[in-house]
Amino acid sequence: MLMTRFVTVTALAAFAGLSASVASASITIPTVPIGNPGNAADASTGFGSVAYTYNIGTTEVTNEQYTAFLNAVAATDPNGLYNTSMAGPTGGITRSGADGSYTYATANGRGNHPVNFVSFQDSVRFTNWLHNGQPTGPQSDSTTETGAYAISTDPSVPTSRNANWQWALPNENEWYKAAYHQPASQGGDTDDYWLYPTSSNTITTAQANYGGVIGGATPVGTYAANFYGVYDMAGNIFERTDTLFFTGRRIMGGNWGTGESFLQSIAQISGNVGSENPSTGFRVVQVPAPSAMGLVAVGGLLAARRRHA
Ligand SMILES: [Ca+2]
Ligand SMILES: [Ca+2]
Ligand SMILES: [Ca+2]
Repeated sequence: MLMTRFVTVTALAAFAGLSASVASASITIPTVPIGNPGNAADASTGFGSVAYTYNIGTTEVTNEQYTAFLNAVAATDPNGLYNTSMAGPTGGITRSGADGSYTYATANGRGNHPVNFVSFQDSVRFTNWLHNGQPTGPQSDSTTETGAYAISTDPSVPTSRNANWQWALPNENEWYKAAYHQPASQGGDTDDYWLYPTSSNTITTAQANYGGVIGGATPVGTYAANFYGVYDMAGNIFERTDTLFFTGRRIMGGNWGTGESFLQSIAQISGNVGSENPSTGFRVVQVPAPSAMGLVAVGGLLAARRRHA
């Protein structure tokens, strides 16, 4: 079944007083490994099969993490990585100074909330910056414009992931697997996939931020993690993927204001590439550490040699 929904959600959040801090220029993105490589797709949707092990961000990317990115590459901001709505009541980042020497700080007590008001291209540039080792300097090929993705300035040319990516936006299958997969042999549903990203076939607002109960995003990790140890794949904010879907990119998991059907594995939603709104953000994926990849490669080599022996 194909369900397509285009969503615009706005909500007001309480103004929780002002607090600000300048984030460090070097950040750590906590990730967890998504194993079980070569798993079968969900028979009910056709999604979720991933041939390789990968890491996924434990949480949505936060305002604190995005602030470090801005301080590294947006002293001038020709690509609009900052949106002035980030300083509003549902955002969490302020900008100070003049063009050429802009600085950024977390605000509104929302450093640990998911970053919002970010487009697909903003999200891709953030992953390029991680891929390139978090360099400091103007937005250029060595910082934001190449890396995991070659940024296309022609809207008719899709921005797609390079084969040598180190950090990236999840594609729909990477996101789907981390959210819904749990082998029956490891305590999962009989068909290896749950209906909700909470490792369950039913859900309540005690398990995730959705349905308008709270009326805005919560700090990341407020609710329990799922089977793979990932937080907030159910609700809080919609999360971008790099998978082309209609004229946009697929977005996943619903947000604080959507009903539970938006959180389900059968929901398929396209997000406008250029939309910068309060209820859409992203998380990242990372290739496994070189040591782990080396072990995999060595194992494969040994297996190949045994087959030829
Ligand atoms: Ca932007
Ligand atoms: Ca199932
Ligand atoms: Ca989410």
